[in-house]
Amino acid sequence: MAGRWKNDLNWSDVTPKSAYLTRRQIMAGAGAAAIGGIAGPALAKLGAVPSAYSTDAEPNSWEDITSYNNFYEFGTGKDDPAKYADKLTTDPWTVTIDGLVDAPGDYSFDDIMAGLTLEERIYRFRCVEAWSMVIPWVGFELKDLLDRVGVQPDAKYVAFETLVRPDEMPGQRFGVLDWPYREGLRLDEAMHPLTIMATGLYDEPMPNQNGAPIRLVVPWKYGFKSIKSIVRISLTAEEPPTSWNMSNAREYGFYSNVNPNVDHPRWSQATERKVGGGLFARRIPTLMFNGYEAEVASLYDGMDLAEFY
Ligand SMILES: Nc1nc2c(c(=O)[nH]1)N[C@H]1C(S)=C(S)[C@@H](COP(=O)(O)O)O[C@H]1N2
Ligand SMILES: [Mo]
Repeated sequence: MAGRWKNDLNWSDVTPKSAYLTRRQIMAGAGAAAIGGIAGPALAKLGAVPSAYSTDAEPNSWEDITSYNNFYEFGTGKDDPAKYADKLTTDPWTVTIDGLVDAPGDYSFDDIMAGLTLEERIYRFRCVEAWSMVIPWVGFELKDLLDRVGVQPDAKYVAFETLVRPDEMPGQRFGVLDWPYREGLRLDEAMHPLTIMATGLYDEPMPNQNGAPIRLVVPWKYGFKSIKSIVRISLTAEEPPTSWNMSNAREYGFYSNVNPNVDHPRWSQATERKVGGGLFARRIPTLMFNGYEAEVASLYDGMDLAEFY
């Protein structure tokens, strides 16, 4: 399924869903179906329930979202992830959760998903490169996972890592970034209800090029904070090093909140191009905190947003 256009005819179209859905997909679908009171057809989808946190902006198409990507482990071209990410093995998948937690360990994807209700979160998504999309993610709040493993009082930050597997990720043979891809959040940002772990989009399992099987989505920050294909989550006392900040601290800060008033050193952040709008589409204004100001501005009370970019 990954790396395929949704509207192409492929083998999944001629195979009963039950014959190719993995056990974890069936479990997730069945759980949501029980809640929604829907039988059979829900198996075809993840069965995510709607959320009040969704925007009513028009979502981008499946094709836009799965063909125009940044995932440097597969190359730096926007079409490289769609071309090469189908080689990534995402089942089995293990996420190591360690550091300042009560229950550190290696958790399988199935362990993490057990008992969760998946929500649909239709979020604005704004890349630091000044393009944007609206994406109907499927996932759950990161807070739910952190609460389950028990965050210890000394923890102040959450660090994330993507896998390193150059055999399957051709971009990792090049030193464009210092692998693994690393990201981090302050603990209060990680615990915010808008911060999700996404495991799908358009009610389908996450395509590999979008960060299968599990990735972070922080909708008020520039897209590079939303790290893909996560294999490690560490609770720390100190601010963790992050890939883009390590590679160019002047251009990419730890916070990287979307802010139309603070330009990137090489371009304006005042407007953005919504992907899929065609050649003559007008640029649209970029919103403070990507439109999530009412929800998140208080996290940064007393901070100079130009200094902590
Ligand atoms: N591991 C990893 N995560 C990553 C990236 C990456 O190169 N590697 N790119 C980031 C950037 S710059 C953006 S804009 C988003 C793109 O997500 P999308 O392709 O699902 O739209 O993923 C982010 N997460
Ligand atoms: Mo980005």
